[in-house]
Amino acid sequence: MSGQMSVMKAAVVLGVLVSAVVVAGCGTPPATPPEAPSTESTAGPATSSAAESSAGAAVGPVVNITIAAGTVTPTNAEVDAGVGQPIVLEVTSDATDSLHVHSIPERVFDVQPRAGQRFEFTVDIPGRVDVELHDLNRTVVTFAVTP
Ligand SMILES: [Cu+2]
Repeated sequence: MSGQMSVMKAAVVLGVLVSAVVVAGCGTPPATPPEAPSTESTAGPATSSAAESSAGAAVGPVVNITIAAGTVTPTNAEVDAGVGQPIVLEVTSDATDSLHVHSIPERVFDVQPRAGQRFEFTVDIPGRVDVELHDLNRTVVTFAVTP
């Protein structure tokens, strides 16, 4: 009797877990599956050779973003970046918002209503990475990240 009850309970808990996992970002499915363990096994730490060949290229792009009176500048910008390069978003805003970086794993930065906010991140997987402003629902910039 009690054994049957606990089985049912477990099924209910499992159902809750499954539905909780299906929390997507903004309706845009990631270009690549979230789990891709095969990529890591091929190349070990390749950072040393990359740093040797291009010491100056370690500096990534800096994008200035302004949010004022409900308008963000720029929108739909295209910027090239390299894998592992530090990418900097410098934000001046008059409102709170959240910047959603559609990298894998994704990142979310909280924007405050003030000048000179600096958000830095790196992208480890090549591809196109959208940066969205969620409250204003705009794509600010897309980074074309190359190996
Ligand atoms: Cu998003």
